[in-house]
Amino acid sequence: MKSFPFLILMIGLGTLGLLYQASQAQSQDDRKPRADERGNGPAERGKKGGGPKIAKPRITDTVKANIYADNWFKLYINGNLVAVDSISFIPHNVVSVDILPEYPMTIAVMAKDNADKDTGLEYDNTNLGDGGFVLKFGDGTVTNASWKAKSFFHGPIDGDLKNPKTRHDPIPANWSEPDFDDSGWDNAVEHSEEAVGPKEPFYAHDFAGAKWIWTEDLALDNTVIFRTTIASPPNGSPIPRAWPRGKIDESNRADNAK
Ligand SMILES: [Ca+2]
Ligand SMILES: [Ca+2]
Repeated sequence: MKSFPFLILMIGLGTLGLLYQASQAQSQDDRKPRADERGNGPAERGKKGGGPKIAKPRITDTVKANIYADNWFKLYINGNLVAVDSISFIPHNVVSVDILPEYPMTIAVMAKDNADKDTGLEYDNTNLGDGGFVLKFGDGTVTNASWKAKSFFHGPIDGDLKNPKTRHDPIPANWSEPDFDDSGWDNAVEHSEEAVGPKEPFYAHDFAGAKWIWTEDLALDNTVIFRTTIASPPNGSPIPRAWPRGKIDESNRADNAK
């Protein structure tokens, strides 16, 4: 019976080996292959089981962008048009889209209060409207006074509603590009929720931690450009890998000074 402990040991090792193999098989089953790993991505079509492995982003690699402007905005990331408010005036709405973040991430926004270009007023020149902008991304990016802001349309000058005049400054053609020099711009000014008075869609979306921004003058500055550059995910997530990025429409990068 001398060999009995040895036999037990061998059976034990054998069982461990089987358990290990089973767990490996299980983890393989649990791991759903990405499209690019199944060998059926565009780069691999026609090359049975071979070809380069191209890592492609999945929807889980995106973050949600929630954006609310009084009254309208368009938003660029690293020079590419990413979101446009689908309602130019009212009702006030939240634009909520999936974005594929890339760092450093320069966010450039043109926001407009509804204002007649000649009077700065709205509702047939009877009313002085005010602006406001707020944004939150799923990576923790939020609007606050660290953003840069500059007004390009002011009026009515001195708030004169009886004899309304306006001032328009030329918008630089490359305002949405990462290398645009905004170092001479003032910082955005944070405004209270009470001052902006957001409507119900704002409360139905996640804007926790984000501040309402504009220039100092919520009422008289009507077209405002905001810019910031996010070096890495503010929520501490690791910087994602460099994904392949197409350029579907180069016109998104041009002629945007309107
Ligand atoms: Ca206004
Ligand atoms: Ca407004």
